[in-house]
Amino acid sequence: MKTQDKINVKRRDFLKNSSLGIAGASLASTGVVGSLVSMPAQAAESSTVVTAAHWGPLGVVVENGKVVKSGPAIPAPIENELQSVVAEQLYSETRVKYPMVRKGYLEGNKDTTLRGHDEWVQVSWDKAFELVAGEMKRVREANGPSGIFAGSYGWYSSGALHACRTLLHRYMNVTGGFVGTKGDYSTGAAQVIMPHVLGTIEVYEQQTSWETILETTDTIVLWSANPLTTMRIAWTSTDQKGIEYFKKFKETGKRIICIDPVRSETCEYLGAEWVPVNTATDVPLMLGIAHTLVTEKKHDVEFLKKYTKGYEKFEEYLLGKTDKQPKDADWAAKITGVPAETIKKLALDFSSKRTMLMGGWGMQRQRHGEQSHWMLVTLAAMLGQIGLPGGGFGLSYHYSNGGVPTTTGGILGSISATPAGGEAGAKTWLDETSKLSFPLARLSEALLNPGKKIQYNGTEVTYPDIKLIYWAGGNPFVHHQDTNTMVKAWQKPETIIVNEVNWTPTARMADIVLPATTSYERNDLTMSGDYSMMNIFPMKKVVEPQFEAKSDYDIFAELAKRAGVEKEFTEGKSEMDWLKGFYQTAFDAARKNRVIMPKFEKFWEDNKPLTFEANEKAKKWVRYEEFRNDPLLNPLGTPSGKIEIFSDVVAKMNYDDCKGHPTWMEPEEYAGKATEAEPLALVTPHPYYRLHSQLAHTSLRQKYAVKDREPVLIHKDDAQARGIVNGDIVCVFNKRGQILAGAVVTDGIIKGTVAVHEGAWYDPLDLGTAEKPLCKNGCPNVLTRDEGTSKLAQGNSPNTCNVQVEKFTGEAPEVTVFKQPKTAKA
Ligand SMILES: Nc1nc2c(c(=O)[nH]1)N[C@H]1C(S)=C(S)[C@@H](COP(=O)(O)OP(=O)(O)OC[C@H]3O[C@@H](n4cnc5c(=O)[nH]c(N)nc54)[C@H](O)[C@@H]3O)O[C@H]1N2
Ligand SMILES: Nc1nc2c(c(=O)[nH]1)N[C@H]1C(S)=C(S)[C@@H](COP(=O)(O)OP(=O)(O)OC[C@H]3O[C@@H](n4cnc5c(=O)[nH]c(N)nc54)[C@H](O)[C@@H]3O)O[C@H]1N2
Ligand SMILES: [Mo]
Repeated sequence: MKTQDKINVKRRDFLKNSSLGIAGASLASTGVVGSLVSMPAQAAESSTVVTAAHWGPLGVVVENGKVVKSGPAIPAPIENELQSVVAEQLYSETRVKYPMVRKGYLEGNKDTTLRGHDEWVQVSWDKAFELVAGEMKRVREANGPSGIFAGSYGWYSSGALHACRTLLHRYMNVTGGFVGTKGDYSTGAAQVIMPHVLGTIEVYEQQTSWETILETTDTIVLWSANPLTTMRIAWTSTDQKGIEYFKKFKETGKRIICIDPVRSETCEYLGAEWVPVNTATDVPLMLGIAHTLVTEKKHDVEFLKKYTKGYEKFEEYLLGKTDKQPKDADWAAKITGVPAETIKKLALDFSSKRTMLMGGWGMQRQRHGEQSHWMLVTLAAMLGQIGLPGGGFGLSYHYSNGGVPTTTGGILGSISATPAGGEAGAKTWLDETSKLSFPLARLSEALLNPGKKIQYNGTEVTYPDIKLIYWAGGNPFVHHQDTNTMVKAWQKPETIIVNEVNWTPTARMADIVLPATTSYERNDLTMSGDYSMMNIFPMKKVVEPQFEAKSDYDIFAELAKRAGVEKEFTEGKSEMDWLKGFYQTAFDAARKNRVIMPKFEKFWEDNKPLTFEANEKAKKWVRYEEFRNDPLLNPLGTPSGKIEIFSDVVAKMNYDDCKGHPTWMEPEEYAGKATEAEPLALVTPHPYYRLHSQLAHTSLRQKYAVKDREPVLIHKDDAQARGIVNGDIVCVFNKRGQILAGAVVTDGIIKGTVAVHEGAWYDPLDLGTAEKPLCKNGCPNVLTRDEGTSKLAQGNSPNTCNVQVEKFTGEAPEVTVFKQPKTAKA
């Protein structure tokens, strides 16, 4: 940001008067917290501590050393219940209390099929460290870095210091390297295709400012986006502003359209128009709109000529000159379930109004997912509004408050995976580490096929031979596709170590589990608003570590010590030394921007968020404006410097599943390929009351669970045809697996698709005996396909999936995954 504006940091006094702006009424009603609140107030020594999580800035009330309630430290525009369950997280029945080792593993039994149904033995921390340090040394000596997988993808808690995945990598790096991963589950396809099309990854970048949207946009199209749900959290911590802007836009009375198989929370809340579409058919829908634009001569020929490359080739395909199939509205209607009239009208409406196509990511988490956003950008280019205020497309309005103006201030430093200064030879293993990494969604395939070569974005990747897995801060047994294949893949390594807060499905599948603290049991700092950089939140230790939990930092520092490299890991610093250093980085940067921050000691003592402001320029910022004003002076980072509707680079890769321009390729499973055995499409959106699998074990579960199972949304006609009524326990199954779920019968989902939210904990009934164990709780990944999006991105593709649903008759087995696992005596 520019330095000329002199803005003083505004340290709002949120905390005065009431208890931190915590909405008292809503707090009192939240289950366990509610009962704790009724403790005699006069007897309690009470204080309020400010901390933060992905779900925002938190005020946590502590009485007599115990958390009694929590809520927003800065009032949220709409209630965010995720903020209310700090106490439940701390004192949960599901916490890992002590270092635990699987019985068979401890006894030297090499049978790895016991994972997930063996008993657990409590050990001392000393014994646990000895086991882990010894095993790391053994595997390293025998196999080198290629034997150790520490990709460890996941949404561990916020914080500049206690970022457990980074700490794991730091420990791995100081001890000699590891196998890592490429990409992520969020935007696996989009982040690889977008650089070919626009020269940047696009999905994690700042969007045209909301202030501009409010002023200039006529129509917002939420295309596979559900911001009311997905902006309850952010990667750092939510600044809570994005939803406020959506609310303001709604209040102007302008148009909002949701294109989604589900009538989402956002659609309901904003009272938006819903265009139900078959899952995984957005490319035909966009093609149908594009075709209408051409036949009605509504496409912007000037824009296409000046700012894009390869449109002609695409148009030949669009009009059916290459394959004798014009992609007209009638053609699209049959595939998408959207009436041809609606498709034509959307084309006319988009082209006659200032339209912002806000693309979410569910539509690229599927086979050929690269095509969805490539085609969205192509459609936006045909509309010719890219770079105009309030028009074009944006791929991050639904995530981490994209479009909230970037403030002028300072950004915190953070712990790094590579220690300062490095050491002799460091470069060699860092190179090695990056050479060994593979696209993360190929995990099961990699474990099952060491040495196999696959294509990835024009390169060849060889799977390493993994002997040991170390995971900290992720939940692969919930997040990864096709759980039954994963169970087998997970049996390949000799040792699996997991640092966890809770007995998650992943912890249950490990050999050694080390109990980690929550972020409420340690000191840290975080920014908020991944694009706005609006606040610095203190994350103060709220209570002492529960049971025998240790921070990941302390765990890895001790392991580094046992490997003789403690100094490299800790750099001789304490927790507070690190935090002061990270704060100083922000302080120095802010000063350059002429923003004055208080000294660290004062900030820490104040126990308040620190807030920066955006200048007028940031508020008026328009993405791609510079490119539009002068494409020669400000070219894109693509080979042509233009938007590549046809990419020679991609075409030359010669992939049958990702061609030179956006193309409709029928996926293996979707409504158009419904069979008698698997007649319904499955979509797996992100959950409103959780962050993936996080908080599933709290009382928030009671707000959505149906007969103590994950809900499945099913259209009333599909339910009726199966004799299913609201509240029934049903079995959802296909060739890959089976789950129990609770039926929510609704007209808020397109007929022919059912929805189960990702993040439901895997809870197998008969692991170890059944070929395809029944998941009692309803984890949808038991059903999903484990296949790359294409040879280009190799992203995950869960939303390409067909299933059948049946009413479950008989005695439904109890869900047990939220309880402590079976233990044995040492
Ligand atoms: N079917 C389907 N599957 C999907 C998706 C989908 O749309 N459909 N979405 C995918 C996407 S986009 C994502 S990002 C992934 C998410 O997958 P994950 O990121 O793996 O999911 P989380 O539940 O957030 O897991 C974080 C884990 O970290 C633990 N944790 C929190 N703090 C700490 C800490 O300080 N230390 C340690 N050691 N552990 C900690 C939590 O207890 C939790 O178990 O799921 C993917 N899976
Ligand atoms: N509360 C909460 N917020 C979160 C998360 C969470 O777990 N909980 N996860 C965070 C993370 S890591 C990520 S990556 C983002 C995820 O952000 P997204 O990937 O955008 O979220 P999804 O819920 O997968 O998809 C958004 C919408 O797309 C719809 N959809 C799915 N498939 C299709 C399709 O084929 N066509 C169309 N038109 N629509 C489709 C879904 O029904 C849903 O309403 O959210 C983040 N925010
Ligand atoms: Mo994600």
